[in-house]
Amino acid sequence: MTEFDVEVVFEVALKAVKDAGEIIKEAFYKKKSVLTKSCDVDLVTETDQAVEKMLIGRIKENFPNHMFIGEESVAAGENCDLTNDPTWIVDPVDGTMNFVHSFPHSCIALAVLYNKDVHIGIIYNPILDQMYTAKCNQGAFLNDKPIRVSEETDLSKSLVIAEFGTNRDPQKMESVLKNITALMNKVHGLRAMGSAALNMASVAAGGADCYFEFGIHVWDIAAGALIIKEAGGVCLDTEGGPLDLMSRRMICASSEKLALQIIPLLDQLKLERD
Ligand code: LIP
Repeated sequence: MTEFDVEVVFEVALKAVKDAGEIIKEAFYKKKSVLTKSCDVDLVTETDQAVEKMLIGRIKENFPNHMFIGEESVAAGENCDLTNDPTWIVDPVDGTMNFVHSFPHSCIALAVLYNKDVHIGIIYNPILDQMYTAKCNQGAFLNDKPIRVSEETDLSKSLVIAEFGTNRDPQKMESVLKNITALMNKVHGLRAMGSAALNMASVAAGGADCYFEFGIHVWDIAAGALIIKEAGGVCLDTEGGPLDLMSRRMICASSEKLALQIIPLLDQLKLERD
């Protein structure tokens, strides 16, 4: 039986995320060398890779029997199999496009799962010094102050986040535009900010009322799923059932009542799982 002490793991994770933030801050306003992955707008930089490498080293040093799933490791061919072992799931720079443009809406997203449940969620925007944290059944915080989702349940008064994503496949783009068109005259406002994790943190802190996306990955959403739950919100599959972290689609909201008003309006996409 693997021992899993959430307090010990959290302290190591928090320090590692803060150290990763220093790497991002150092590079943020400098010229970056940018590579592309699945298409011309799916970007990766040396900072994404340096942050992920540092985090892998930190985890191996402290918890050699823990597993790791990282965006850039998977992009380099590592497997993405979630087991019951303690598993760190990391997006080293979520919002890489924003990072490349020095648009200050990027973060490190780190979740620690045990028995496939998220026990620790940390989302850190080091440029704006926004540290979102949650431990299972212990509440959600922004810079150590408790956060709660909004109480908005009226779709017409809701601020909803949708994303264009980094896939320019015609079918995907058609679906994105269908969803934006279906919603734009039914909500208070629509936003697309370029970071799934920070979008989820905004819902958890009550700054947005709902966010949905097709095409995200487990490393984009695992930390935010716990932070939203601990802030009193919901994360669901885009058709309304339980969230499947590996399904590459998700809707989160301040309440199920609000999510259920949006779900019927969505063009549903089925995507290859993580
Ligand atoms: C990004 C997500 C965002 C999505 C982008 C991209 P990355 O993650 O956070 O929600 O719309 O396509 O996937 O690639 O910057 O880590």
